[in-house]
Amino acid sequence: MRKENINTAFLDGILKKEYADVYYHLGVDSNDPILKNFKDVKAIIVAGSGGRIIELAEKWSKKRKNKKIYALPKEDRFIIRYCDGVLFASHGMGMPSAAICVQELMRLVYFLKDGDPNEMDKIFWCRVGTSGGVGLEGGAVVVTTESLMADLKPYRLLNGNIGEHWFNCTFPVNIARDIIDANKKSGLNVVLGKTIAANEFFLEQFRLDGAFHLVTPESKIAWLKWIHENGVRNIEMEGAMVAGFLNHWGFSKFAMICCTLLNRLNGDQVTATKEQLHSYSENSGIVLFNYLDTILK
Ligand code: R2B
Ligand code: URA
Repeated sequence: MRKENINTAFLDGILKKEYADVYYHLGVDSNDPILKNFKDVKAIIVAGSGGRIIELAEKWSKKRKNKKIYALPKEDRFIIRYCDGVLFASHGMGMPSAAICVQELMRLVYFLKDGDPNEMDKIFWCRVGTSGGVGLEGGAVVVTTESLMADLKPYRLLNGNIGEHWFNCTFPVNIARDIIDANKKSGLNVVLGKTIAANEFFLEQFRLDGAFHLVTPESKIAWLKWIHENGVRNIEMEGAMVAGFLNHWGFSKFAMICCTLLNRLNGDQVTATKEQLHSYSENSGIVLFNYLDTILK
């Protein structure tokens, strides 16, 4: 872990009980007794939609002899569930929303693990989600090796009036490979690849079906071909921030597993049926659980 990047000036006061930490968007504070049940957390799974989180937590509980599912009561921003060592959290759509969720989860981890870097680093983090495939048809699953912005450069944010802060957006390749290995017999099309994290579903994914667009059919295809030639296999909206923030604290175990809903080389609209979309989403869940089975006995 990179202690120099952890805001210990604030977070250590909570461990010393000088004040509580209010995880405002998660809807809980560090004095809440419910958090005593979360102390043994070994994996944190994040996904965009609240419904998906409820479904994943229920599936996990079933796999684990119907172990109790704890729910945080505030559900207007993010949906949070905890069951048998795994914390599930929804993060909404896009990096501005997901960054708030990840920041509060990192603070929560510091509190739950008493700021112990060895204990914190044992946690496996994973975003499981949906994406547009680049050269992959709907139903494939991409395990990300690196996530980049639409210009193939890493995630960066304005840093006050100093300039930009650039993040390291690589995913630990040993974990990505282990996920592939754990799914060798799944029968699913699971591939390693780079992922674009776009700031918008239409404009920064170069779609022609938005309320308006800033591209031409030619410039759109040229962009898709350019990212494909550079190893990109899918496009979503959060991965670069997730990797950037987790690398900033120095976590060593994290991943992103996304199913594809369509092949962007063939179009922009998501035309799959409700049943197809559900089964595509299921695929990323299967890939995640096959890996969790290998690390959480
Ligand atoms: C994938 O799907 C969502 C947009 O439909 C977004 O949250 C993402 O990353
Ligand atoms: N999510 C995205 O961000 N893009 C897609 O094309 C599909 C799902």
